[in-house]
Amino acid sequence: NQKNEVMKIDAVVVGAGFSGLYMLYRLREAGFRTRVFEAADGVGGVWHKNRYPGARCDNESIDYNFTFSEELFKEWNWSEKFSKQSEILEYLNYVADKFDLRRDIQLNTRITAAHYDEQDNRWTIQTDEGSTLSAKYFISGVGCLSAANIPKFKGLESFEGKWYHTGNWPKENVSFKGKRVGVIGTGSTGIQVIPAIAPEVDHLTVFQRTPQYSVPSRNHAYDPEYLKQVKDNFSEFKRKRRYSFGGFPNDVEARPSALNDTPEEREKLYEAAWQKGAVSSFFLETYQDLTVNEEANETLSKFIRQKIKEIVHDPEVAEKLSPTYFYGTKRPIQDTNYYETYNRENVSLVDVKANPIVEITPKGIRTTDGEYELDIIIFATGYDAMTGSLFKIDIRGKDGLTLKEKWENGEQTKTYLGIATSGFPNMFMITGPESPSVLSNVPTSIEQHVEWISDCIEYLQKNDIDTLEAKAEAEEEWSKHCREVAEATLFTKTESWYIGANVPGKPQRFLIYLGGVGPYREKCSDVASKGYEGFLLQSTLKKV
Ligand code: NA7
Repeated sequence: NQKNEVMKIDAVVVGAGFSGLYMLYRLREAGFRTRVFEAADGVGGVWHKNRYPGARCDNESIDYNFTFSEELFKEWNWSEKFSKQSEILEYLNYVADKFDLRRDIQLNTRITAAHYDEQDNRWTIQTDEGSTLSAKYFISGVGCLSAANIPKFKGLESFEGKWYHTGNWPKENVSFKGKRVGVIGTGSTGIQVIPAIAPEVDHLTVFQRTPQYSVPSRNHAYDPEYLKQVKDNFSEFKRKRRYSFGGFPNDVEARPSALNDTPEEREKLYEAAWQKGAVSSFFLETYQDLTVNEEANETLSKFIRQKIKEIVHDPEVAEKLSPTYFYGTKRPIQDTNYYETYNRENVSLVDVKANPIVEITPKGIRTTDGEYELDIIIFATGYDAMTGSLFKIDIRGKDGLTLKEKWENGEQTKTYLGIATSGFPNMFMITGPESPSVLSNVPTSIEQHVEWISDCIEYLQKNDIDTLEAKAEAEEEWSKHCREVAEATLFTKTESWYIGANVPGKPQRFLIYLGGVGPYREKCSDVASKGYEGFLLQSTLKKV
């Protein structure tokens, strides 16, 4: 029976998104027997599953891709400034084919457990289809936003219509024609799906808990001349992207402080950014102190609130749509006709902070102010971010301690560089907690982690080192540094998924490194060049 045989390999990687694909490529190139497991029926990670109408990336396409292969970068042509989900998925499938990755990827298979065995210094890995693997290295490429958050509303199972979570959208076409649709959630996803389906539905009811600031994306087809220019300057583009603050190649042109300019000068700058469109225009081309100074932040927050009032015809609806938190401290959003959608006759807005959802009934959603009859409910309610996807796997390190126990009881989440955590030898995380991850251009951060991890594994092999484990004191220090950087900003002052506030009962802690992609890369390289400083390296175990 094949299933009872334990397959012995060098590395197991979880997930076949950007992270898993590149990790497999690098480790295979270095000669390590590697296998990737993916629960979905295709490669692409979040881009495979987020098929909801309107799904689009809000980082510029030419930035949101791989740079490890100049040939790949040059032969792929992005059609628009902000790519549709389907185009990114097509790209990732192209990558899988181009580098012949599929033969080492097992689809439709979820890794259920990964246990470190101290006796033989290997990870024993179980899958949901009953196979067991033994690997020297266990690498997570699960992503920061892949465990869907479906709030535990009473009565969901009794709902007679259909319901979907945007992060697990079905492959088959969902027809909204003639349907009464409810959308719960107005984050990045809700703000994309709402204008996309409004023209098709009979009636759309948006259940909003927290209003959000959103700016127009002003997406457009790419000018082939512009793409050629970027490709002709590939090396410089790649260097800039890797050493920039946010993982984007753009030079920061923002002025130092919003408070140094007159209200008229500020207005002019904000208006120019609004007309140009995209979140990046505000962050890169206005002021540098928007996320660190309350007063500076308020100047932009006020500007966007005023825009909402100008766009939305009904003043009461405009008021409900107007946020009060510090701009940018929840994930900044860009849209196509989001606020405009509320001027449609067939769209209504329900404030569920004022009138919370009490239950899902067979016919729809009941809030404290009444029942809304619906045929379809869309949960655009986000994710159990940063740690949720890791906790879905029963990961156990030394002494059988689970990652969840380590991170949720007492001490809370601590990592060294967001790559490793003490007590879990030879385990690596790509874009793990306390790395720049989701507050950076994620593919840039993924490439840096993957390269660091594969270089590290090669180093261990070359130097006959059996185990690498983050030292508790190095982790303590990194975690403290990470918190201090975050606390100097306004990010920690807002309830957001960045701090875990969206999932009831989740310990709240800011788990993203805000010191910048370039400085972070230098720190990681420095650690490596000092013989993996802060890690305990051991060669004492019996060689296999
Ligand atoms: P987000 O940004 O976490 O948004 C989720 C939305 O759902 C947000 O408006 C939440 O309100 C709302 N929500 C969550 N739980 C509830 C309950 N129980 N009742 C009512 N409303 C609720 O998720 P997205 O999928 O939009 O985006 C996630 C990231 O994916 C995005 O930032 C990109 O990086 C890609 P809240 O604001 O918490 O009050």
